[in-house]
Amino acid sequence: MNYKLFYAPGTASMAVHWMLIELAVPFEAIPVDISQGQQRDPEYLRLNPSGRVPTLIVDDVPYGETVALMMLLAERHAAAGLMPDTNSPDRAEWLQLTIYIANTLMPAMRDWLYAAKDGDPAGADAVKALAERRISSVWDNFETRLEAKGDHLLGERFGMVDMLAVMLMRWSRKMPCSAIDRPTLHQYATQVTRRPSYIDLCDREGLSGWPT
Ligand SMILES: N[C@@H](CCC(=O)N[C@@H](CS)C(=O)NCC(=O)O)C(=O)O
Repeated sequence: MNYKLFYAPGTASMAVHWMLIELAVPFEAIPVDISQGQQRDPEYLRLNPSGRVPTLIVDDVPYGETVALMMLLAERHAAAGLMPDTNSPDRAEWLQLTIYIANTLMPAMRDWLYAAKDGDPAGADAVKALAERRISSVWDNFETRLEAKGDHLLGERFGMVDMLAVMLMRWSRKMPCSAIDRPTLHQYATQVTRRPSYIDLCDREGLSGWPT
């Protein structure tokens, strides 16, 4: 299996990068400087027509969309147990939570972070206020889950959804609805980010200072 990840530190590519490290599979990582607009270079647009990171080249074919890439990797490396097996009783809940994060939290994050750029700058505050409400409702959901289930969002076992959730929680660090202002989520982030794969990811992407 041959993987090449186009990434920008701390962005949506972070969870895919983390997953490749966690899986301990060989891959090549190629930085895309989104502050300089490299994601709109014609060469990059041929790989990812929406001009976004991440792009993952899988056996010479480029694919986008963070959550789809994580699901694909979890499936291709099923022995690592980063998602419940097809026949597991936990499978439906995993699918529900994954799609909930992809459909609810990720668009709200994009709206908050890119309100003025993607939309009308004059309406940005209203967009951000709505996004904050949506993001907070997901933190409520995560809190309820962790209080009921223990260490991880789906129970005892660490998996793909935890990598996705922790990346998105990190994005909220400068928002009024910062996830780790909530003690249950702070404890969860602290414990999950102790994993050697996360520490390695931070070294490779030059990230520090969260969740502490
Ligand atoms: N739905 C896409 C969204 C990816 C996305 O929004 N990436 C951002 C970084 S977090 C990006 O590439 N921004 C550059 C831009 O929009 O120009 C995914 O999940 O992969």
